[in-house]
Amino acid sequence: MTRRRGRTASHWGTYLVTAEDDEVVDVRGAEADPDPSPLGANYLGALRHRARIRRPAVRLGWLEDGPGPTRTRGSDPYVEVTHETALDLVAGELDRVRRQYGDEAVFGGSYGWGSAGRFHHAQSQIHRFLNATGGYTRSVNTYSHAAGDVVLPHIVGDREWFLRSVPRWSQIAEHTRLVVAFGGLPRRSVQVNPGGVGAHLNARQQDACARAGVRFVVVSPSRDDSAPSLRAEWLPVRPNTDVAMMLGMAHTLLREGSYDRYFVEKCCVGFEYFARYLRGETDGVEKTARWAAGICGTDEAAITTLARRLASERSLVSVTWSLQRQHHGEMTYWAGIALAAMAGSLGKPGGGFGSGYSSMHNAHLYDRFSPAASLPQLRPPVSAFIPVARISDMLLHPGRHFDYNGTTQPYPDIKAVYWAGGNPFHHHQDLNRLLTAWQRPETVVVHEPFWNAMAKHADIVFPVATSLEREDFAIGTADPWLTAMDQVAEAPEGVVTDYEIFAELSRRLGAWEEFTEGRDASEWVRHLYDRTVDRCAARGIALPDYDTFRKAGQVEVPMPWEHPVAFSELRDDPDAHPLTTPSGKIELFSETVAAFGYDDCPGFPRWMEPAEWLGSPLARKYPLHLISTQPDTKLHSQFDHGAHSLSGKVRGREVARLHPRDAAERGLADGDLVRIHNRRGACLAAVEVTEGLRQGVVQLPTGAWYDPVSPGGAGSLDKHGNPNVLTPDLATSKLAQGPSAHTCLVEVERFTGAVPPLTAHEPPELRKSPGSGPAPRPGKR
Ligand SMILES: Nc1nc2c(c(=O)[nH]1)N[C@H]1C(S)=C(S)[C@@H](COP(=O)(O)OP(=O)(O)OC[C@H]3O[C@@H](n4cnc5c(=O)[nH]c(N)nc54)[C@H](O)[C@@H]3O)O[C@H]1N2
Ligand SMILES: Nc1nc2c(c(=O)[nH]1)N[C@H]1C(S)=C(S)[C@@H](COP(=O)(O)OP(=O)(O)OC[C@H]3O[C@@H](n4cnc5c(=O)[nH]c(N)nc54)[C@H](O)[C@@H]3O)O[C@H]1N2
Ligand SMILES: [Mo]
Repeated sequence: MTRRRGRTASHWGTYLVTAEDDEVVDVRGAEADPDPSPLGANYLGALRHRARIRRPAVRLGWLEDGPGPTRTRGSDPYVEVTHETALDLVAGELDRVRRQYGDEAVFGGSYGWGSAGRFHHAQSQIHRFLNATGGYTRSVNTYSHAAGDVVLPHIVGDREWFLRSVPRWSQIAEHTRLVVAFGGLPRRSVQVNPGGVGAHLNARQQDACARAGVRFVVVSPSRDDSAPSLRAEWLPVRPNTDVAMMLGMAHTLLREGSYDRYFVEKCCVGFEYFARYLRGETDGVEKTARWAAGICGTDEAAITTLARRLASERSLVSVTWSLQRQHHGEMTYWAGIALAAMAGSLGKPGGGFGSGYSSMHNAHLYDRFSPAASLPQLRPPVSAFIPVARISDMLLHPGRHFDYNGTTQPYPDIKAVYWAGGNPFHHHQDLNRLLTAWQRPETVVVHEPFWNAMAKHADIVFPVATSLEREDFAIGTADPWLTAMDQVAEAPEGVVTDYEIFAELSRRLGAWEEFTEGRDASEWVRHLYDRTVDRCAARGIALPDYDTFRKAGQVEVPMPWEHPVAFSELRDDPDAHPLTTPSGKIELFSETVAAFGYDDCPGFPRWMEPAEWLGSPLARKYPLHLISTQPDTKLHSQFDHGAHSLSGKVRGREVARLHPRDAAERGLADGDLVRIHNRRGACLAAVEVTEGLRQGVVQLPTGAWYDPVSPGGAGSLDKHGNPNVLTPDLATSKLAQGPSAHTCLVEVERFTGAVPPLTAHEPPELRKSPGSGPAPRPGKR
């Protein structure tokens, strides 16, 4: 038996890992982490699980019929081939598609989180490779906060403002009396930070605020959207109605004259227009607290009281990222900023507006200084792009024009899709629509460690090493800990890294020099570390040399803790300190956005009914609003087959939470299997009955690997509990074209049929081709 111990870094923390015979048998938090996340336990038993991909594989239909649109992606068996064969097929196919249709016919948007590690970062790898060999159609913005990314420059002049410039927890503890958290502060999400977390401190900082006397109000459909230690008041709200509540509060301040007249008149533009809208002068509807209460299903007095509290003490309006992952998601940020401007704390320490306090571990813990060098992605030869959540539209409607932030352009005609480090069968909405769209490309190439739905819907699959099976170094976004990642296990025989695959493909496509710059993986890791040392030196920060760093395992990079107060200069002297908006001020009305003329995104924060909500006619047929939150037991779909993830499932399925009255009406009790359905799709889940949700709401986390009753598609049942068979593929608006996952009505009923066996974590049917031996280890020329 071989036994190895080493250090690893992941998006959910840094761990000391022991592997026996290349399988993880022990995981514990690293020395610097006082509060390690239990997500580390997902490594246990995961590397040599039967879901592991061990050989390159080609879909039988693709091998027999060649590239082309097909209905059998997702149901054909696979044929295992040698690396040489797979590399030749993929290089030949990329070359054919580019010659025949042009570089933009290759979609390399490849959205996804992949794994931690500066060099082996899958997105950087694939984009560098595709740029080196000709170019590709890319994607812009994120599933996390696309609506915010696009609308914020119009409001405050800075896309990153809500990440960079809003109050830090330390400032809140010192200065703030009241935090009103729309969407709450769910603790589960702060387990995670992109690129890594050296020490989990966010929960402690939240608790320190509570100890310092900060009061929290959670506006959410879920009471559990904050830790009990915060002793938050819960204001239950119907999903997707927060804008109405914000407007009702703004109206209260307007009517009572208790708003910050100086700030809205001198530091903002458009207040007068917004005020006329609140008074009902532009549409005949006065946005009173009573009006809001009718929409939100919340007590009118609670809305007026909260408005008064907001304006009478140092307050912070926090709007969780999920609130813009809904139809008209742009409006939640805009209304929140307008409310905060009126409440009087914008531009004062700890006060005003913020977002993401519990969406990511490091959001608002430290300042945003990212010292680490990245793998350069090279110059993109192709300019075509889509907003990331428009993938199905793009595949279904080549040539059709789409709107985006004041521009119009056609969807490119995609013939080849290349994905590494992401899982659209996890992240995209309306999976049955995606399945139809997925029939259109001629070839789909995927790199994956595991036989998840992503791999099972590819034509050519390359198995790749996990982050535990390669050497790298990591540092998270705005995190102070640089971590040397050890290789703690050998990848299964026949499995190599993304880099080795891309290097071999570049060789075949005549771009080996450009892609590799003559370095092997370990030389690249050292090179990127050395560049990191240079970048830190330029800031006056000394880092140890590479060998000393590797021996130490972790070093702490001193972070700038001093944080400026957002908008304090604007408040002091708006003319001397203009923002980068057209007016130089906060735009409560944006001439620019208004001039786009979008019917679904006006130029000011307005209540617009979402396509689906508890107040819409559709609620008669589908009376429950589905909230598909981030999973507590994993990051997205990663390691769904890991020990911690499996321990959270009931009867092998994901757990759907329901209010006791909703459960009783349907005769449901804890542990029952239900079918959750709407006109887009259906899935199975296990029931948990809880007082922690408001009536009319179902919560089903994302992350269960999509597992259709064969062969999938419209009308078929997902056996495992993936909410994205239910969610709509609907743009937030023409402005941002972001995803609207949280705008979704469903019905729930007891599942009475024969329970279909789970196959989510089983490999597909695999056939051997003669001579599919171990992979050649592609080395340096
Ligand atoms: N309904 C609903 N849907 C949502 C959301 C929601 O709130 N509700 N949230 C959305 C959000 S915010 C996000 S960010 C997305 C997340 O969506 P994704 O980022 O696509 O989800 P992951 O499961 O993290 O996908 C990463 C994939 O990369 C693979 N992988 C890991 N390491 C490597 C590597 O080194 N190389 C390669 N080649 N592969 C690797 C993993 O096995 C996994 O399949 O989901 C979105 N989808
Ligand atoms: N454990 C774990 N942590 C994660 C992730 C993960 O997969 N697992 N993913 C990470 C990623 S990529 C991201 S982007 C962040 C996302 O961070 P968030 O977007 O903050 O997380 P969500 O779980 O999508 O939503 C937060 C809460 O919003 C509430 N909510 C939903 N709809 C509404 C509404 O209409 N009104 C109100 N008032 N509340 C609503 C829900 O009750 C939910 O608990 O999380 C990160 N953290
Ligand atoms: Mo995200």
